[in-house]
Amino acid sequence: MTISHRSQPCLVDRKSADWSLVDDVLRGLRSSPKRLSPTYFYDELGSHLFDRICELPEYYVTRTETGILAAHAGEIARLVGDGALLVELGSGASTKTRLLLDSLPGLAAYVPVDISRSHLLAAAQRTSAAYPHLEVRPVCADFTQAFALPKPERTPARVVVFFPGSTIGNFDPPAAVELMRVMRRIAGPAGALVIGFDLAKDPAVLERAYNDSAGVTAAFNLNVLRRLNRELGADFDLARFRHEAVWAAAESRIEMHLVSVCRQEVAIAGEVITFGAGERLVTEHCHKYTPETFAAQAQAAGWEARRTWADERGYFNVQYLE
Ligand code: AVJ
Repeated sequence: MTISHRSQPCLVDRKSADWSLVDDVLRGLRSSPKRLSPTYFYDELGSHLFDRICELPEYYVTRTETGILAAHAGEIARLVGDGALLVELGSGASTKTRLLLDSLPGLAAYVPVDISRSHLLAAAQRTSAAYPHLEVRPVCADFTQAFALPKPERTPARVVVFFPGSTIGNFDPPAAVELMRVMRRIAGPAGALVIGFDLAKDPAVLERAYNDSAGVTAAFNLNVLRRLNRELGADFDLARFRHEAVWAAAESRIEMHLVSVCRQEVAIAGEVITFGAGERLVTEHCHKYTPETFAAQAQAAGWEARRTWADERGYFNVQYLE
């Protein structure tokens, strides 16, 4: 007998109590170079802008990964098996997940995890409406901190972590290894990981993907300052910062910066932060891997790749690990 879950999905909040936005932001703005965590992009407007980025002609990432998932959903579903608990980290709009859900009718439950609460709830409601027999249990959490999984009505056969979109690329190598260890703890000994990661390629293609002609990525980048103005009472003048995304070959990553166009002082939470003319605030690192560099990172965290899928151009990889 199948249980129907037509009622609204019930969201649980699992934000760690000892974490503070103001402390973390000030720590980043006092350091050299100045930096902000890319997590802060995803307020409501930021999450919406990111959804628009995914549709930009220059941003091949989402389209390429979607193509890989669509082509191999059946095989991925066989590897995941029946009755699994599917935990998606940084689920956002959960659009790509549908490719898997369509092939996984026997899931115990789907647990989307995201930092952006209203965006998460709206996406969970849409998923629940589209899959009425699926138990959807959204968790609002920063997935870089350990959090407890909700207990679904059916005891899951195993836990499979789904981490698409090359979100792993936002983490510098030591933090990425640590996060992949956290995923091992979430998945447990019988668990698995399905992860998407972006590959190093022609720098011109990479730089175009992060400097789109419509300026959506620039708006996404600058929006983090608007958020600090709203939530921390800062007085950033968005017209005095410029979006820049550059390929750093030595680190094999795209670096997103906000460049101060003049010398200026910004007040934030009772502190004054001085920016020099041309000074960069680092807002994001997007690491691009080779199959070898990714395998080394996964192995350091105790994961073994069982299967790898790629697109025809060799732009992106999706991997199944145990
Ligand atoms: C969500 C981290 C995968 O690195 O491509 C897109 C974020 N930033 N354009 C990426 C992003 C600017 C994205 N990830």
